[in-house]
Amino acid sequence: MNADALLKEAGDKLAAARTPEEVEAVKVAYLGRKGAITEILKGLSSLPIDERKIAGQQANAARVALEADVEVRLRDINSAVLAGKLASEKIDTSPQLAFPFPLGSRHPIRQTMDEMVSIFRSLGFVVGDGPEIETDWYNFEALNIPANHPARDTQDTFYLEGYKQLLRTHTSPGQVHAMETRQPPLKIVIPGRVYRNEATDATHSAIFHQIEGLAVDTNITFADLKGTLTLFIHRLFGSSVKLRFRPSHFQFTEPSAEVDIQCTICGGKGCRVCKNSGWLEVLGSGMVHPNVFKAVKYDAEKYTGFAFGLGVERFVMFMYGIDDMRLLYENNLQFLKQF
Ligand code: 2NM
Repeated sequence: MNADALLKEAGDKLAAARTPEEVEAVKVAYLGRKGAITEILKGLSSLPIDERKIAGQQANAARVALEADVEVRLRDINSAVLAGKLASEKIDTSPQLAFPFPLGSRHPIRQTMDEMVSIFRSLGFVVGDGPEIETDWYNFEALNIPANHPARDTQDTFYLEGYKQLLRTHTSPGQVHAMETRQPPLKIVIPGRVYRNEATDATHSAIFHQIEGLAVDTNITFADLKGTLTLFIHRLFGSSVKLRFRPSHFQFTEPSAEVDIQCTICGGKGCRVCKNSGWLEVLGSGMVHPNVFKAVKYDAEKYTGFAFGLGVERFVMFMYGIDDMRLLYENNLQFLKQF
């Protein structure tokens, strides 16, 4: 084969080469030490002089052309490899997930707690908190609940390992902490999560929310309790709602009273929610028991106080006419978007 034919053959092989290694192999086969074009150049001296000149020019031209073709092919292959890499490693930074951005909102339990707290703040109460893991002393003993009291039954309380600690069953231990660290006059509300070891149903949950309040000073009377709680209920449910104070019992207060409001569902006529009584029980209250003051080293001769506690979920249910507490925990967006 002459040099032109070899050049054409090498050109076809270059076009078929897909990697730099394949290009190199073509180059070696034609231009290497024993390459086909190299062999022609080496054999020129054996040719007659007139043929040698033409064959020499042809072979040299083929060598130069093939060297150039090899370079071009290598550059094409390398840029194709690079383009493939760029395409496969491309990162899409367009903001596809960011919009549309659904707007969140406060849960009805939190909305109601915030509203309640702001009413008490407007009356001069400060807001406090306390740990959810408590000791027997803060949750029971300091609140005049002795060791054999039914409220301490393991049915109601989640005890932690070793029985040295428990999950608070009310937020009152927070008020014990407050009284230990502050002196009267003291007006404080403590909102928070509490725990009871009981089965879940339409009106009960093992984890729920409370707000408890406490006012201590010289000359605090039951009239202060009635006035404060009446104002609170009127702000929350409207000033036309009727309420009544009914004698009750709590270990940490004496005397004690529960507060009922006219049923928000039937207006007092009697319905399923108020069990035909026309009234809804909404909170517990009373004058702080002297034993509680003794436990926190307040002078029970000098100071009096009132305290109250309420379950936030019950209020939410009455305010919005919700008949199953579990709806408040399921995070069903169709339900939550109504608030
Ligand atoms: C209630 C009812 C009555 C109460 C008492 C105290 C404290 F710490 F001052 F003794 N905190 N909360 C209390 C009183 C709570 O919940 C139904």
